[in-house]
Amino acid sequence: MPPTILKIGGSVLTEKTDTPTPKPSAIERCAAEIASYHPSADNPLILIHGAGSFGHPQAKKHDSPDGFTNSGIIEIHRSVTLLNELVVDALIENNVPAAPVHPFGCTVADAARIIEMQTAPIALMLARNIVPVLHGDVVMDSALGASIISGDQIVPYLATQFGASRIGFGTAVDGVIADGKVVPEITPETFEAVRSHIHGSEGTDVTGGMLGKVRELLGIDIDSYIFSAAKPGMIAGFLSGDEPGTRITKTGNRPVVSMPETSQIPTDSGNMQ
Ligand code: IP8
Repeated sequence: MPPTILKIGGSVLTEKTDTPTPKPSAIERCAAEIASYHPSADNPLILIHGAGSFGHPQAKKHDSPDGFTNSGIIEIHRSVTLLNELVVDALIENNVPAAPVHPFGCTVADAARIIEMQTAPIALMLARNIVPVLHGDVVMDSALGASIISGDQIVPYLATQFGASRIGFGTAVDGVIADGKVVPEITPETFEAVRSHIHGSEGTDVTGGMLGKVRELLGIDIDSYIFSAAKPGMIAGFLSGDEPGTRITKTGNRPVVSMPETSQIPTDSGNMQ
């Protein structure tokens, strides 16, 4: 049975502050919604979460032209594992057999792209009804020493490795917003027309925001949905088959929204995830 892959953005689970600040009620609600799906070997789920204030401010602080120092690498990694523990704890309290999988220990990057991730343990977890919970992380990098790998990059990597059935990106906004409206669908053909209309965000985001997500998802041939996980019920709805927010797909069939020729707020950034 191919797994569903769900990423929950860091901006849903944490406050956009410069120090690590969780949103305990949001973490609990997301865990309860995932529990309602009853993930199992027949209903496999891989969960990935963003770093929010447990990773982005720390990565920014340690960023330098010479790369990350060892103490920087360790501080970034340990910070994001604290959020991972909160997420895994909440899932376990909701009777979801969840287990942490830290990319730092099983991934090699080259120039900030994943070239290798050990996925055999994840496959064996899924077969045993365990929900692996990964996250954006700092990983060792053969070109750069170490680099930041967003959960947004881990999602398509694992989706391809496992032949995922569907992908959900639960963010703090209702989907890809262009000029104040949710774009129902983005295909490789329509991306250029909408990209300059995708607005920026608040908070520190070192990994590319909304545009980064769309770019990652356009690279694979699996339908993906970017939707609000800040609204109660949306995660449960997606997991039970709803098609919320913006669909990113190779073959479009949703109504097309026409875009004006020029952007009002051109930006390459999106929401802190
Ligand atoms: O929040 C970023 O992951 P993301 C990871 O999924 C770090 O983009 C450590 C900043």
